[in-house]
Amino acid sequence: MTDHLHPEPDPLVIDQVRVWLAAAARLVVTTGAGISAESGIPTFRGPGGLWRRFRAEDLATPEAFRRDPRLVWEWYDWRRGLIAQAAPNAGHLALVEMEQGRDSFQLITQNVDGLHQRAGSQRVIEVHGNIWRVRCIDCGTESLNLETPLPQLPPRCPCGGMLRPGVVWFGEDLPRTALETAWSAAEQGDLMLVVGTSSLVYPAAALPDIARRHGARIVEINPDPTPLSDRADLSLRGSAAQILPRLLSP
Ligand code: BV8
Ligand code: ZN
Repeated sequence: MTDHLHPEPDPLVIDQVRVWLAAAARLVVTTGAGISAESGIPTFRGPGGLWRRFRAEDLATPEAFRRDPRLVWEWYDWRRGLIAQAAPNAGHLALVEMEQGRDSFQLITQNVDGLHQRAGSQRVIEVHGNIWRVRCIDCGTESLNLETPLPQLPPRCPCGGMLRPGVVWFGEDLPRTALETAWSAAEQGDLMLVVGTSSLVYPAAALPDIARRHGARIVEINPDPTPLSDRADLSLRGSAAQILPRLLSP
């Protein structure tokens, strides 16, 4: 089915990637907002990526939170509401099947929506945290908070302190263990699928370069070209929900 949004991917390229998948001993998959697009979650930089008149870079920063915690929480509360209504799509589910069929598989996601885990993925590294986790800026306590909508913005910790979303903002370091595990998975992989990311935000965008430097093949799955496209061995121009299921072994 070729909808106007996503062209039909080249069947020859699909076949070549299926051959590489069958031969791969250690498969690593990295994903970005594009894999959740077909679950109804707007991407950051695509159409619908704005919220009111703001860009993600305007709101996903410690400065924005210090300046106007309520505004930042309105954005996250809105996203939590969208995500709570969303279901994993065929792209998420295909990655679950890929993981189940292999003894060496690692999924690294920049997404904070938790849809990979809801789809059934087990081996997930969240390099930018998770929107359902909150952390007290006073006592540091981190907890899971699934309330949507939140009863009050910004939400408060039992200690009285203000809670922040448990995600990594621009200018903040990534969680050390997540970064190190992702780094070594990229070094050890012999095939990396890079799905639904604009490959603009570092250090996550460096993962394919690390994999390539260690001899892995890189396959990009994205309807649009990105700065990674020239460095990928193959690019499948189409959507995650359309392409990933076609890469599964019969
Ligand atoms: C860091 C979590 C060390 C929160 C996010 C100056 C000062 C300070 C830092 C920097 C600086 N200059 C550069 C930096 C580094 C900065 C950075 O890289 N900036 C970019 C903008 C240049 N990085 C950082 O700050 C990182 N930390 O470097 O720490 C440090 C410390 C202090 C000082 C310096 C350095 C932290 C980055 C993490 C930020 N947090 N999100 C939240 O979600 O609310 S970023 C956010 O955007 C996402 O998490 C993701 O990582 C990133 C990119 O988004 P994508 O997932 O790629 O989504 P996008 O919309 O962009 O693209 C979607 C793609 O999908 C498109 O290509 C589209 O074609 C495709 N698509 C669409 N539909 C489909 C599809 N694909 C498949 N199927 C479909 N259906
Ligand atoms: Zn507290």
